[in-house]
Amino acid sequence: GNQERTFIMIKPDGVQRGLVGDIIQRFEKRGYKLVAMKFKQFDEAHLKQHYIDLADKPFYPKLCKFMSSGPVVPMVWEGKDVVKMGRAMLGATNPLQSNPGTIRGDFCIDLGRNICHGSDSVDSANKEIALWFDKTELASWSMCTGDNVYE
Ligand code: DAT
Ligand code: MG
Repeated sequence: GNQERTFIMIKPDGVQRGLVGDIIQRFEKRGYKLVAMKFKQFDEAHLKQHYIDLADKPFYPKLCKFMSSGPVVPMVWEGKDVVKMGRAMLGATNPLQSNPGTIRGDFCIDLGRNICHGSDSVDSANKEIALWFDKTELASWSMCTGDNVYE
């Protein structure tokens, strides 16, 4: 329904490159509702947990080290089909395969510097939201969008 949630995170490279506002604005303008957000540097152990499904990949240590190298912007966004749409708005994992118009397709080139994370399923979204946010950090509010975003 319209209450589906996804976990979106601007990576250290996205923060360094001054893309925080642009990325947030794309989700806002689309009509999705911001439910939670932080700006903070997290330790490697936390990132290792976040990327636990990739633990056997050769790039896992480097990835977790980079992700803990500076502040990130973890967020929760809510709305109809937001998990799938969030992935579509991000573009392909490899920016050279991301279409122009997507976040990765507009702003980056290298796989290891693809500036933004998005959950790949409702199940992983729920796990990621629980890892990054306490329940009390998820805001309960209604947007004044009324009947103008959803029919
Ligand atoms: P995504 O971030 O699109 O969900 P993923 O979950 O497969 O992609 O991988 C997580 C991140 O790890 C990805 O955003 C960039 C990095 N990565 C993925 N595949 C890689 C590879 N073959 N070499 C180096 N880094 C890689
Ligand atoms: Mg992934």
